[in-house]
Amino acid sequence: MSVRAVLALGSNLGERSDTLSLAVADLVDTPQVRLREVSPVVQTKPVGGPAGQPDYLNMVVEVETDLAPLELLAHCQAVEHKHHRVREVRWGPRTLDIDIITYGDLVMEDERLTLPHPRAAGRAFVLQPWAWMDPSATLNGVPVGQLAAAAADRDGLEPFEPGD
Ligand code: A4P
Ligand code: MG
Repeated sequence: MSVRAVLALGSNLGERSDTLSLAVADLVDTPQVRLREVSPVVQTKPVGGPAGQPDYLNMVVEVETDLAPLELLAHCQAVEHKHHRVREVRWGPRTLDIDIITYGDLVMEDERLTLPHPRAAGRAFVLQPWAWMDPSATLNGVPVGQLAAAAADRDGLEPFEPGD
């Protein structure tokens, strides 16, 4: 059985744009994860974490997967590791962060995985690229474009053009 999942990617260290492109390629470099949709890339002001960290590039993708939820999490973490993600400070700068935003309609709360992602509904850096990718998408029954417009960080977001 295959399921559609939305993944959010973020990077605010190193060659951010290249890292996101390579990470998307790595995520779908297995027959069990197939790319369906890719959002535009946005440049965003950091939300939370230590002061003075660099701006992020963020994007979302929709995949179709045969992996179970925890298998998909392990797969995302393996791609993070490949791109030298080092966990030091929570919400601190990172070369690559990959979160699972939704996994079909699944609702789950496990110490390793909460679905839908518990903070996504308030984050324009996830919601706005998602709304551009899929204008019909909803999260917890609410259109993601509507959630994006209400998110506290909505003004810290701008489209990113490679070469910027
Ligand atoms: N985990 C639980 N649920 C999930 C899920 N749905 N997807 C667990 C992915 N992971 C999930 O994550 C910590 C633990 O969350 C994992 O071990 C996993 O079992 P992490 O990636 O190790 O650490 P983190 O990302 O530093 O913490 P956290 O709490 O995931 O941070 P957030 O909430 O993801 O926030 N500002 C901008 N502009 N752009 C960003 O991308 N990202 C963050 C990170 C903060 N501010 C940002 C951005
Ligand atoms: Mg994370």
